[in-house]
Amino acid sequence: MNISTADFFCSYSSLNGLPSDGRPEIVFVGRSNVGKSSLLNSLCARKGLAKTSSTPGKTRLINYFLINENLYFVDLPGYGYAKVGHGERESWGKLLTDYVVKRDEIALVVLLVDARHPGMGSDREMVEFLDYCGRPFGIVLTKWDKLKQSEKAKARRAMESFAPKAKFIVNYSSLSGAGLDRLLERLDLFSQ
Ligand SMILES: Nc1nc2c(ncn2[C@@H]2O[C@H](COP(=O)(O)OP(=O)(O)OP(=O)(O)O)[C@@H](O)[C@H]2O)c(=O)[nH]1
Ligand SMILES: [Mg+2]
Repeated sequence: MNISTADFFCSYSSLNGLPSDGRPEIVFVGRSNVGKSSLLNSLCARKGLAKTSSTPGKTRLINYFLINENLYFVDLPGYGYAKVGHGERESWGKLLTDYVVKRDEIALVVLLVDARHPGMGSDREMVEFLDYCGRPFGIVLTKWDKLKQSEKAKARRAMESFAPKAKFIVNYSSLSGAGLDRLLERLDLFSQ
């Protein structure tokens, strides 16, 4: 897949009013601070497209980006961020699960997992949830540049065992660009 145009489309705080034009959606989910917004920016080669932050919890809305005029990339709020209040955390969780369960336009869910910590409880729950909803999903191991050589094969194996039904697992670094071409190739298969 070649991304020639990528533009911010709109943000939503609820499922009401999401686009009704029938374009397919590729959705990016993962723990807060795992690197979702950075990944979107590196995929689209646009630095400030999605707002990134070293403070977890930056993305608080469902953000739509229009790609090549014919599909959406969707950046969802991260889960597992401890410092927001319980009530707020519950409402985010509900927004995320409702969206993934109900939204027919979803062509693929991309689950981002920190390569340094594959198999965390909340990520395993998300894999189970995606299996349960029957949504096709792929996995991106983020921050691959932070792994020592000796840790890489181990991280891969761990992820393969937690998510045997994943359509793909791509090692990725928004910093170095590792995995970018491979991920674009994979996304292409789901973007028609
Ligand atoms: N070394 C390294 N750092 C990264 C990478 N991707 C993201 N980061 C850093 O991780 C932090 C969080 O990145 P974001 O892209 O804002 O994470 P997010 O998942 O969108 O976070 P929320 O919106 O809070 O859910 C930032 O400080 C990024 O610079 C990567 O591939 N390598
Ligand atoms: Mg974000």
